[in-house]
Amino acid sequence: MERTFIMIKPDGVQRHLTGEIIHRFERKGFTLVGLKMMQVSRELAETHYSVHQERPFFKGLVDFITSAPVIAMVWEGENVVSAARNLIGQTNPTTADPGSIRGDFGVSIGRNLIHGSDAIETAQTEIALWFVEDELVDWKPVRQSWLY
Ligand code: FUP
Repeated sequence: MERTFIMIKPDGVQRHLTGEIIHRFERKGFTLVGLKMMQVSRELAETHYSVHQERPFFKGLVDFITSAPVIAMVWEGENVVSAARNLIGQTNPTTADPGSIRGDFGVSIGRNLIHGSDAIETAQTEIALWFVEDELVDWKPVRQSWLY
């Protein structure tokens, strides 16, 4: 089963969009297998965004990601990597489709609320960077009397 790394960025947390974002992933049919709130170190932010290290926005991006807590998550499901990118919307919220998270709630490329891995290999790298194995829970649906 495919897994992807999703991070609610500081603006998503500060704007109290955490529940809304998790709700959208749950309703779509994906399964949460890891979640933690954390203050990101500069080293982790720089490693996570290392592909952008030569870009002019790199320092501002790292400053932003380390400025306040984020919610790091791993979601599991069929085609979850690409499906999550659709739920999230295009990088620039100005042009992201309405109905997507960035399209519905974002206004600026530097404050686009959420990160999602862009490919299966990237997802594997990012999950390994942000989580240790025993923080991920491999759970299955139960059939119990209390489930109604
Ligand atoms: P995405 O995969 O949609 O998160 O976008 P990218 O990996 O291309 O960019 C990573 C982050 O860099 C974006 F979420 C926001 C930031 N960014 C800018 O601030 N300015 C830019 O011109 C491009 C990206």
